[in-house]
Amino acid sequence: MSSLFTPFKLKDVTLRNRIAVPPMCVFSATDGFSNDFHWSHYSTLSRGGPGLVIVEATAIAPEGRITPSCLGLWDDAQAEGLAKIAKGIKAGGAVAGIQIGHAGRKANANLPWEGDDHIAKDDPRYWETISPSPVAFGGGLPRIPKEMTVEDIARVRLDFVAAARRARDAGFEWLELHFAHGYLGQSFFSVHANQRTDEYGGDLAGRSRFLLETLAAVREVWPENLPLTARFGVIEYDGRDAETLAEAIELARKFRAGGLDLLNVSVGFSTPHADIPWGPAFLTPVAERVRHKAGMPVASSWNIDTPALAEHAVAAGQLDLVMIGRVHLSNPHWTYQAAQSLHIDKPDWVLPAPYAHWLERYKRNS
Ligand code: FNR
Ligand code: 536
Repeated sequence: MSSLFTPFKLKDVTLRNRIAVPPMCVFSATDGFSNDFHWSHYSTLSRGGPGLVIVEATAIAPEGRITPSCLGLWDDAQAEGLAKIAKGIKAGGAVAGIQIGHAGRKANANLPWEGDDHIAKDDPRYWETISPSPVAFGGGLPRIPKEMTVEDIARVRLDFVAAARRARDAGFEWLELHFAHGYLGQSFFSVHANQRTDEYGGDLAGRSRFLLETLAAVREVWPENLPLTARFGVIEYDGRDAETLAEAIELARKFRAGGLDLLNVSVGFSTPHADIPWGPAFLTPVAERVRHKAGMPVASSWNIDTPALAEHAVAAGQLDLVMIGRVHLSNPHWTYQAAQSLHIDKPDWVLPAPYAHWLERYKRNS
């Protein structure tokens, strides 16, 4: 019996198994618009067997893009292409999810394969970045962002709501708010980025305010029967992890009380001065702790790249959902092959007949 290959129900949505493809930017959009590559990419990932495919970080405002090639959802016209992508994902049997976010002080960067650093001020692709405080991330992202006013904060919250509404109307059934990886949401929470002295900074309540207000506003428009989730960095590996994790668990409890259905546990990436213990499934015990202490379903990822690791994480009650990222890029059929290697003869998730029929015959060699 496999735990990994049992369905997962959250609200009115049932995933065919516990494997999800996490959001992964392909940095291939133009002015925030998707194209045939995105459709082909996401449809293919779905056909490979995961229960859920989450479309990459999609910006709620133009200045919230990580790079000029990120997807956007600040304009109704951008929803058309995304609606086709949602249909492509559904046709392959996975539930269609999307992550919406704002990159904050990490925005306006060059593509990863073109340097990953901030775009120069004299470049026509330059735009001003914003953050809770005028403090640079550092490293390859040295630009000092503009400090957000309270009006800026209110506008960004409304942009999140408008993007969530467009995602809903485009047919997505799973929404993830990007509150991780040193982008805007994470920056409000992190003492590395937030030095405000008003009600959006200071103590934990102040540093949580933007996140909780955004969640509450999105919850108003996102259907009650569909999962509303967030990705959040609960640890930085910066030498003050006990404090960060304790605060993150307290915030996770407030997320749950505010209507969040699942937390996608990740790393904060709020400072370049972190010592991350890269290794197989290194974050999974941290996610397990959040699951038990916050009392809510969790997903997580990072170096869970064998069927055995994924199976163990679910069977041992560490994760409700396992996010398998990069190996799905090199092998979109990773999930299907994981089922084979775990000897799932009659998986609860069903292969489409055009595949299942021939695979059965191939097995019998007839
Ligand atoms: C990512 N990741 C990521 N995370 C996120 O929350 N939103 C995103 O849009 C992206 N984009 C992205 C692009 C690329 C090229 C990579 C490699 C990663 C992180 C991703 O979801 C995942 O957590 C990591 O890749 C770790 O999982 P794996 O790859 O070890 O399974
Ligand atoms: C993973 N990445 C996450 C991204 C886009 C780029 C790569 C995202 O969340 N949109 C990553 C983040 C930080 C450090 C290493 C890797």
